[in-house]
Amino acid sequence: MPEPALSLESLLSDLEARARERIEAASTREELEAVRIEALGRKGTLAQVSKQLGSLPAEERARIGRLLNAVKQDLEQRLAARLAEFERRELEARLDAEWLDLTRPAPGPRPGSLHPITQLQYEIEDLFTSLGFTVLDGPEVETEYHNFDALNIPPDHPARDVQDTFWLVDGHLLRTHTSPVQVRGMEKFRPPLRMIAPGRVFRNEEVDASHEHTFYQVEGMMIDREVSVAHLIYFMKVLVNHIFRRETEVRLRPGYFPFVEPGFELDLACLVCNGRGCPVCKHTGWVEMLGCGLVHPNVLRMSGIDPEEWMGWAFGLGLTRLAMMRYGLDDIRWFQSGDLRFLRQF
Ligand code: 2U9
Repeated sequence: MPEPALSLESLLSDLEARARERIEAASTREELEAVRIEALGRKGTLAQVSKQLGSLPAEERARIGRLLNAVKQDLEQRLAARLAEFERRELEARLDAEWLDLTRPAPGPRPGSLHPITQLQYEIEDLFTSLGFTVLDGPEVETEYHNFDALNIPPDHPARDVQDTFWLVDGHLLRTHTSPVQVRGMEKFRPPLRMIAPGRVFRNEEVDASHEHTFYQVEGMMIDREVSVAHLIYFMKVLVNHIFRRETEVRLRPGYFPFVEPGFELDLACLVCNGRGCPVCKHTGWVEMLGCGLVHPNVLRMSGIDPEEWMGWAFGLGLTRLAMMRYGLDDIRWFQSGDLRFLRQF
């Protein structure tokens, strides 16, 4: 009679020993779950043993029943402990992988910045407004009259050619300089006048490292009863010193522009070699910086200003070229590239 109980008892202890071993050996949650199902599941080995309890005498049934419960409890505890261990390890691995150094300084906001040409334009605007000049704006699509005729540029001048100017089908054009803004200023306001005209201009150029079809200029003029080349030179020196933030040597050469007489080209002692000669100044010691002169009487007259009563000086400079000089750039195309690697440097 005690036979089945004994064999059940040894079956139980075998079962327990094997399950313990497999619990210890399990290396994943899935393996652990497989052990649980096999030992404690509804069709598991313990369930099969408990089915056989009914055939035992009452006393044995109670004893083996207690034993069975103890084995069950023991295995449940071991499974739970092992599962907790897996969970702890998984958590540790996750914490390791997702570790954040909260003491690191935050990257902070990344504010945008003004385009280098805009920065230069604003600096020049600030200087001239501090000297009593007005900043004027005007249309980019212009009439032939305001862009050429009113500036004493003859009808057969090469600048009017389709190779140099973008003509629109209706006879308008894209302004080739900001001079027409000043023509409009002269038409609108009475002298004395001090104004500058910064802005975007267009020329029908083949684009390469030093030519763009779109670039930026600042022009300026002062009209009063008596102005002279000495005034002009004074203002140009103030301008150049302001832009390069130091006392800079300049020289004037005669230059021809239909809208001024006399006209000059203003050179700057090369900032790279201080005038000694280098590749930037092509070994001359000087770099061309801007054009200027006294406003041609025809130009004054055409805009309704009497040249017998008034006179003026004017200048024009290429902002784009100036920005290239300031930042030592050898390719004009960077400015309109939209390339953030370039823009973030300013
Ligand atoms: C009016 C009368 C006179 C503006 C002037 C220049 C000389 C000049 C060039 C510089 C480099 C254009 O950007 S550039 O290619 N400009 O040399 N500009 S005098 O004279 C004026 C302007 C408007 C009504």
